Amino acid sequence: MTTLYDCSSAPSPRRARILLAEKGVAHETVQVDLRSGEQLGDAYRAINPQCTVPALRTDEGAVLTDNAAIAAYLEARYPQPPLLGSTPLEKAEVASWNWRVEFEGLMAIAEALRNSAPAMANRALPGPVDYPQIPALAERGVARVRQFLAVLDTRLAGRSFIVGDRLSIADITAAVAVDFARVVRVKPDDSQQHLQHWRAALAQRPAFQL
Ligand SMILES: N[C@@H](CCC(=O)N[C@@H](CS)C(=O)NCC(=O)O)C(=O)O
Repeated sequence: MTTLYDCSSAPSPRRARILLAEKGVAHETVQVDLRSGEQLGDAYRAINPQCTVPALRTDEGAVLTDNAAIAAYLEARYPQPPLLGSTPLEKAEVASWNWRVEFEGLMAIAEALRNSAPAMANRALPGPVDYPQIPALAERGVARVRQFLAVLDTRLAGRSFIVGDRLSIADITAAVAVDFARVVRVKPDDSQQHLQHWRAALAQRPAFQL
C-alpha cells in the first residue's frame, strides 16, 4: 500500500496530500509529529535520513523523500489527470511557476517563520543539522512574502489557473503557500482580487479541504 508520511499542520506534506487527492490515489497516512521532534528520532530517520516530511513509500517499497520526486513519480505512474502540464511548453511553464512559487513563496515564509519563532530556535533550516536563527532574515522573509502575493495576483489577472486552463501543481503549491503565509501574519489584501477569486474557486475542490 502507498504510504504518505505526513504532518497535518505543515505546508510541505500538504502539497503531497493535495496531489494524491487530485490524482485519486488510495494511500495510508502516517503522521509524524514535527512539534515533538519525531522527524529527528531514529525511527523516522531510518525512513528518511533528511528528517523531513513529506515522504512517500510507493507500493513497490521505494521511499521518495521530497515533493519533487513524489510529483514526478505520481505523474508518471498515474498520468490522469495531468498535473505537470500537457504540451511541452505547458510542462516548461508549470515547472517554472512551481519553482517560483517554491522559491518566492514557500521559502520566503519559511525564512520569516524559522528565523523568528521561539519554538524553532536553532532550527532555522529543516533537516538533521541545527542552524541558529538570523533575525534579519525573518524581516526580509516577510517583505518577500508580500512581494510574492503581489506577483501572484498580477499573474492571475484574467486567468483561472496559474498555467493554461486546468489545475496544475503550480496552483497546488501556490495555494499551500498563500494559506501558510498566515503564520507570518501576511494575507492577500482587498486589492488583490485576482488572487482572492482564484483561491475561492480552488476551495470548491475537495482536495483543497485537506
Ligand atoms: N524539499 C522538501 C522540504 C520539506 C520540508 O521542509 N518539510 C518540513 C515541513 S514543511 C519539515 O519536514 N520540517 C522538519 C523540521 O523542521 O525539522 C519537500 O518539499 O519535500
